[in-house]
Amino acid sequence: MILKIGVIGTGMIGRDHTRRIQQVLAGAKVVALADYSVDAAKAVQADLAPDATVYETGQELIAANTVDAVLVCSTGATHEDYVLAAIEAGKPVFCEKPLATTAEGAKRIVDAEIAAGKRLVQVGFMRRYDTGYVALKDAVENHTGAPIMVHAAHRNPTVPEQYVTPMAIHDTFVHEIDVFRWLLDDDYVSARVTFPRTCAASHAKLRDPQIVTLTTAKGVVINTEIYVNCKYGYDIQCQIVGEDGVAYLPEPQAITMRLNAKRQNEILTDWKDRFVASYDVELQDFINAAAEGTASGPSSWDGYMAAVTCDACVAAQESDGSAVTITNPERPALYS
Ligand code: ISE
Repeated sequence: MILKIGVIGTGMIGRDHTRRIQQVLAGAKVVALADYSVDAAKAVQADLAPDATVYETGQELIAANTVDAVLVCSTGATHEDYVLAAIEAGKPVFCEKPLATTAEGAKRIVDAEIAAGKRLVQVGFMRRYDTGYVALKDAVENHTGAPIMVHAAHRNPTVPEQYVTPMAIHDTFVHEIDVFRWLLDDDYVSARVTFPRTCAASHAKLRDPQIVTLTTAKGVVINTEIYVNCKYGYDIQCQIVGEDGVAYLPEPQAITMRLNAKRQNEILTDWKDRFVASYDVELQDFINAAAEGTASGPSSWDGYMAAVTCDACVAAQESDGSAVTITNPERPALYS
C-alpha cells in the first residue's frame, strides 16, 4: 500500500518533509499540498510533487478523500484546528511542534483522540529518533545507574529579529523538555529560570542566555543553558550523571584536521543538518503506523505535557529566579 499524504504548510520544514516523502522514504507519496500562500504550495508542487493537488485551505485538504494521512507543518497557532479536524476525519496526523500554543489547546487534542478511541497523532519531537539520544537512553537505562543530575546546553549561532524571550522556551527548549522526559522516564515537578547578563549580540526583547532548572518527580535536577546568539555554531550538549557513571551525548561525526598548526573539526551551524537523519526515521515511523490506521512515537500526551512544562518555564522567566510548581495530570490509559 502507498499511503497518500497531504502536507499543510509548505515553508521550510513542510518542503523538507515533502522532499523526504518523495525522494527518501518508502511507502508513501504526497498527493496534496496547502499553504496560506497558494503560490508557495505551487512552488513545492512544481519542484517536488507534480502530481499533487494544491488546496486553498488546510481544512479542504484534510477533507479530501484522496488523502489518507496529514502532515501539519504550518505556523504553531494553526496546529490545533488542523489536528482536531484530522482526528475528526479519522486520519492519522503528524504535527510539528508545538502541538498547540497553549496547554488547554493540547488538552483538547488529547480529549478528541481519547474520544476517537485510538492513537492518531504523532508530534514532531525528532530527537527521540536521533542515534545519539537513543544510545544515551541505553547508557542511562543499562550502564550508568539511576540518574541524579543532567547538565545540558542548547546553543544556536543566531536567531531572527522576531525571536523574543518566551520563544527560548516554546521554540527552542521544548526539545529538551520532551527528550528528557523520555530519556529519564520521568515527569517534571518544578521549573526555575535564571538570567546571566544578556549578551551583546541580543536585543531589547530577548534576554539571552538563560539557564532553566527543571526538577523531576524522581528528584533529578536538570540544568540547561539556552544561548541562541552563541555565534560559533549549532551545539547540543548533554551529560547525564548517574549513581555509577556519567553518560555523554555523542558529538555529530566530523573529520578532525591537523592544519596550519591547529587541530580542528567543523561544527554544524543549522539545526536541520544536525538532526537530518532523525527526521527521516521519525517520518518513516509515522508512515508505517499510519498505513495501519494509527500513530506511534511522541504522542499528543507528550505534546500536552510539553505544553504544560513550557507554560511553567515561561512563568518562571517572570518570577525573579523563584521556582514554579508543575502539576502533572493523570496519564490516560490510551498513553500508558
Ligand atoms: C527551531 O525551531 C528548532 O526546532 C531547533 O531545533 C532549535 O534549535 C531552534 O532554536 C528553533 O528555533
